[in-house]
Amino acid sequence: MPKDETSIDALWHMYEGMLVSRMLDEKCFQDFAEWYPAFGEEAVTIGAFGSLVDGDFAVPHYRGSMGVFWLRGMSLEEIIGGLLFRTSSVSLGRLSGLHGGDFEKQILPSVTNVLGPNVSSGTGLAMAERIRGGSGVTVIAFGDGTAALGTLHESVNMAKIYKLPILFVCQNNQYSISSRSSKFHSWDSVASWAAGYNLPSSQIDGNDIMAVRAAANEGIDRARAGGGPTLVDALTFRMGGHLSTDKAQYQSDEERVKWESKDPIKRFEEYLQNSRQISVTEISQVRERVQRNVLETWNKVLASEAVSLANQ
Ligand SMILES: Cc1ncc(C[n+]2csc(CCOP(=O)(O)OP(=O)(O)O)c2C)c(N)n1
Ligand SMILES: [Mg+2]
Repeated sequence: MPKDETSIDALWHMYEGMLVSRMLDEKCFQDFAEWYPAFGEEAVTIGAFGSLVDGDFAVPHYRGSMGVFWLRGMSLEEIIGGLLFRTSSVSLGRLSGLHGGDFEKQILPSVTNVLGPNVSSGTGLAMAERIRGGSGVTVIAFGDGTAALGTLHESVNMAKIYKLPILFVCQNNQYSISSRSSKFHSWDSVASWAAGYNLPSSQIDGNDIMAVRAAANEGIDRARAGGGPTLVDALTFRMGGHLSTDKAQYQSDEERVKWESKDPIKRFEEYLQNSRQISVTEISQVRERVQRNVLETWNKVLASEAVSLANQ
């Protein structure tokens, strides 16, 4: 990903990343009995991890992790191979898409369904990099529900004490399954908790990829310069249920309509047209190319032989 997020190449890359994430989610949502989509949260995942370079570490939240895999250079074939338990997946089919990752590309997989360990493991990873004398920065994403766990507090405190090069990103979709964040948290933003640990922290518009990218760049630059950790609370919305079988009847029509109008992909398309004079035709061409690529790769991987775990 080009470093300067305002360059035209970076804009197309961000757009493609959000489309890949959305279209893979749509396919999984349609084909799988159970799937946990990141509809509406693509600006957070693609924006927060978009400035990492080779040698850095990505610790994605489970929701939307496939967009991060793509950003870090995993091919669609590898990502879909992971989803469909094919040999093209890095784990040879042992881990499903939600638990995917790639150690060579320095992506920490979710090795467990339990929420929390990825935050502390990511913090430990940054500590290991420090001890090793490396210069990699780690970006760790977690949900607003996960923020309720003690592991976040321990990790943020330790990161501050040791000045670890970490950007913590709360993928704040305002829900933990059917519970509203505002009902079970004492804060308005997790940024206020982080401020208590003396971390530079802020809440940002998580549906504006340019805002997410700018905030992420600031934190990553600080970490790279030896300034220690930063926390960003990226406020977004889970457009739909917790998983494909959840109709999200606990969300009000009002909030659904409000947030659908803030769909990060639509917003970015408007930005491309209005502020960067990119034509609707160019945008549609990219959309069609990505859609074709996702579907063709999906069918190709589906036709390939599934892994027999008995032989592994
Ligand atoms: C320690 C732990 N508690 C509860 C669960 C059950 N659980 C799975 S997903 C989920 C929602 C988590 O909310 P959040 O962190 O906001 O992530 P989101 O699903 O909204 O992306 C919960 C409670 C779990 N997996 N691990
Ligand atoms: Mg949540």
